[in-house]
Amino acid sequence: MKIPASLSPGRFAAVALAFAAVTTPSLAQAAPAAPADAAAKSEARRAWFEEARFGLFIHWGLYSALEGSWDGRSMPDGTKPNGNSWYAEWILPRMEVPEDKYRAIAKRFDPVNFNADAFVAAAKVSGIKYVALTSKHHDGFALWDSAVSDYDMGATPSKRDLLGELAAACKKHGIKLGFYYSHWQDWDHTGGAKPNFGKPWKPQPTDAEFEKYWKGKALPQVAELIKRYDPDLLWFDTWGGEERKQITSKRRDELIGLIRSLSPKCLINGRICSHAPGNDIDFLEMDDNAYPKEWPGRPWQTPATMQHSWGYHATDYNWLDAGQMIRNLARCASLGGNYLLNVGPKFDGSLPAPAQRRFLEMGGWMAANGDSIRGTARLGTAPWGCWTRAKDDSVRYAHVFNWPSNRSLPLGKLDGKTPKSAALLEFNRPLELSEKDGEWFVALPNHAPDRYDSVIKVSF
Ligand code: FHN
Repeated sequence: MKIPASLSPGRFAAVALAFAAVTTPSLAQAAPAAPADAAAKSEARRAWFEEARFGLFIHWGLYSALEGSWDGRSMPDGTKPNGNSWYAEWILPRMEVPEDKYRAIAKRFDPVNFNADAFVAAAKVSGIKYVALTSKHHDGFALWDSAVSDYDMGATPSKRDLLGELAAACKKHGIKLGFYYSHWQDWDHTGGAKPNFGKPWKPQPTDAEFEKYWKGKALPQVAELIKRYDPDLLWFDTWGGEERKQITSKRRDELIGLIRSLSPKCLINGRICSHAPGNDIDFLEMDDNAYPKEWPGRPWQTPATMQHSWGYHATDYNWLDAGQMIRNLARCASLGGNYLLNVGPKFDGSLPAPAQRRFLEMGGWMAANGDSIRGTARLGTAPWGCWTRAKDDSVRYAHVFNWPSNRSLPLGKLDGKTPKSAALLEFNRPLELSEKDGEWFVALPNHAPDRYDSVIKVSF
């Protein structure tokens, strides 16, 4: 529903933030330390995030109806100039779906099988502590009834307040609420950025057009999200510095200022401006499925897929198994980062069965080994896997991916600390410790008790 007068762009005065911009690629996104005040505020705001380590990304929108296929052809489709991608949420431009046909999907959006409570409960089993749902992806469709656009939930037969339902379910289950919002790419609005394809699909907006979109749609919609749903996190999306022309440091700060003025608690990710995230974001966001080799110097997160696609893709059978995800989660924690694992619900709102199974499998591992992930601090990698530790360093967790054939796990010098005991975390069975020339070793059973990540708790 569009009510243009109610949210005039002028109301969203920018709070100018004079932090220096840093021009580094999105993967590195390194920036100088934030000014003390901003840094302290961010630290307090993001305490839950750093404790959580594990969240759920949800890509759900009109694209979910097409399930990665159009006109009898499935993505990736090499016969289309831009069709060579698994990303089903990109089906509109990549498979050249006629826009009127794509927009018409809204007229049949009636997610009768979306039960927010059951959805959140099913996901929570895995051990996730927060969610981030695509409130608006690049196609421009708002998953709620927006006052500044008619291309929204209000134009669907169901008219349900999906975001409100999710917010209520999250509250009930003690899960933090986040929304993805595509602030840069908007393929529906003339002023939104368009795909940077070799063969252009639509022209890029002029700066004046982008400004119109920015003031008339992007900023007001972000304000709506905060005022209506009070999210704990907003997830913005740019990549590779491609956003440079439209998402300038000035616009970045304008958006950050708006959010900070409306919500003291809301976290902001670094992809708000990949080439220059600045100092007032709360954490860095890595590229898709990309893992840093060392701590990037700030809190961080990797957004990761279960398959190749983010949006539901019926014939993308490239599912990771739960064990690979468990290792990814442990690797993130070992370098002080979070793992944001994606699920693409079906158009009707139900969870794909392979995702449900993976939630259960990850949850089984987390039930036994969650202490080695949640609330931990980074300790880095090891030749056999990686390390996490309790914040006070009273306990260290060895995540063993590669079980030594000689049944002796070299722990190294442990920073000169003397361990009191070692045990298999899941079984609470003591293991023998020994020391030679200042290096510590744990005697292991013959076989790894966990095929992917056997955790050994070393106490001091
Ligand atoms: O283009 C999007 C993509 O569809 C998806 O939303 C991912 C999630 O990280 N972000 C962009 C690509 O990096």
